[in-house]
Amino acid sequence: MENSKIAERLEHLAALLEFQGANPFRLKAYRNGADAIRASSVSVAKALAEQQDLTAWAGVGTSVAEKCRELVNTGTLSQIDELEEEIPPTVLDLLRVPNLGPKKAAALFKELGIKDLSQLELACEQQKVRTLKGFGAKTEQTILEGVRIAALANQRMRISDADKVVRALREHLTNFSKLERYEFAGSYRRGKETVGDIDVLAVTADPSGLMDHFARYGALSSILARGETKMSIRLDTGFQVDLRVVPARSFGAALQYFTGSLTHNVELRHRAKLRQLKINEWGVFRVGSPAELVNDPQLDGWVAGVEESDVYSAVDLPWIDPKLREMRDEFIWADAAQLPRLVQTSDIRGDLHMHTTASDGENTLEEMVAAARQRGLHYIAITDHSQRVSVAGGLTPERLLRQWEEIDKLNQKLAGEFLVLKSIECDILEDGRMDLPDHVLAQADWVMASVHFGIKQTRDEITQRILGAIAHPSVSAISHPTGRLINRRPAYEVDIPAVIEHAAKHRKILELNSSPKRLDLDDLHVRMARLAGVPIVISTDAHSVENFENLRFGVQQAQRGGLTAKHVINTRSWADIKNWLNGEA
Ligand code: DGT
Ligand code: CA
Ligand code: CA
Ligand code: ZN
Repeated sequence: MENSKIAERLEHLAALLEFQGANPFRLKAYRNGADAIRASSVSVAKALAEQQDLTAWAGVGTSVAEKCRELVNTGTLSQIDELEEEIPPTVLDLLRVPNLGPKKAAALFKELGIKDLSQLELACEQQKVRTLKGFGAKTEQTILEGVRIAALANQRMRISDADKVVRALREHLTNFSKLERYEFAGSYRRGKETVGDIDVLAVTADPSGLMDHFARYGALSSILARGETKMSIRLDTGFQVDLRVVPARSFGAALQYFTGSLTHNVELRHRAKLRQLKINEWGVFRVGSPAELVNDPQLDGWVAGVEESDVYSAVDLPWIDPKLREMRDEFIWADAAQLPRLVQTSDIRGDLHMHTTASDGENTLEEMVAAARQRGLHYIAITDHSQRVSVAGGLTPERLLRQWEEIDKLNQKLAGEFLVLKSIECDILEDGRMDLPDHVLAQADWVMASVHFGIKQTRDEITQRILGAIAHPSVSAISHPTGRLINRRPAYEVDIPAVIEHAAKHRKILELNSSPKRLDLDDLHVRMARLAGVPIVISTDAHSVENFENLRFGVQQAQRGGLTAKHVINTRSWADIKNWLNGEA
């Protein structure tokens, strides 16, 4: 391990400890140590290998030396792992605000419960920040400006955030009376897990009137550019929206063009060329025609462009769902007339991952059941956390068995009209054991196994832990198999192809977690599971009744992986799932 990496870890530890209000001398020790190690021309790893005493170095005390040894030996610091379980990862985002040090950030987190940038912005606007000791009205103003800068620097928005913007913009745009047609395109329409900017196309007889209207959008922060037919704005969240006004005859062609992806469009244009056609954002044109020369859909030689499906049929293709337009399987399927009927939210019959107030959920068992029934589901599994996740109120065997008694009673009352499964989200411990005794797990209807701790272990260690869980007779599925948190934390080191292969061998299921923060497995891994014949369970991991709404993000991701209802296990009845797990179907 490089000195710079060791120094960075020590500083990170100090930042986390500062949030916790640790003794300032301890923090200083780690920071001084980090400085000394970064400045040293001698490699810490090498010094340790040669049995040198690090405490002989200026600025390095016994605690720093100890941490260095742990880092060099294990590649991680267990203390960081533990702290990261208590401090929401979004809190560290506060540190991205210019001039907001860990101390002030910690005060905001502890005194006002501020967990992320948007909450910080709100607190500033509500003038709550100035009430804190050491903060004044001026500091509050500086922080507010800083929050916006930090938000701007935030690369890509999550699909759920893009979705909120799109919903609000739809409402605003439709208030313009002369709007004839409009649609959102780009990566948003392809259902990508993150979106760089939002693209919207419109048809109107009054482009400049529409742009004036667009400029009056409430959440607008600035106009980046405005031309005859194109306008780009920045929202106060930092997101960019591109509006293009197109002729009615070009709407379908423009929608196709601006939906992308780029590589999908390259293939489409190639196919057009073979047919002496040209496809661009204005339409499909016969090469060499008057229309083609000036891209004018009104002239002779214009072939298609009003509807997107017309563009595809001009090159003898069926319309292809935007979720598939990533140049993976779509043209192969289209050529064979075998485009799949992608799984739909309405195909989902049950949700097999959710939390209640028994662990870190916001709603009770009864409330979750009522909300699931209202959504038309037929069964749910209550998968609260197991005991290892103590910060989330994880269940001991005793508490779990008591919850199961409650579920038995509830099922009796439900009299077959709805089914609640006795389940658990059981941690896979650092040493690979399950967090609950086998005889308890054996009584569950459904067991999801998760890695939450020891996520800095090596690829081999983490993969072995997960493979072990897959082989465990009581485990039904692995939840959020890579542990990534979008825009926050990369996947832990895990060999997903090996996990998929093992799941196929042991007849186990892999989760596609629908939380827009996770969307784990991602679309490529979902596709890989499909090709290996491993079923996917699309679940919400709901921590509240509202979270059931997230199902559509998971379904969208499944669509991007090319899944049909057949590939998704929870499109089946619970009896059929059980049979499958038992090897009977
Ligand atoms: P994003 O915004 O980064 O999440 O990804 P997209 O796919 O929305 O990309 P964006 O907003 O740059 O452009 C939207 C679509 O427009 C893109 O998927 C393909 C098309 N497009 C954009 N720029 C070009 C270009 O320079 N050439 C071609 N052929 N197509 C383009
Ligand atoms: Ca875009
Ligand atoms: Ca764009
Ligand atoms: Zn969960």
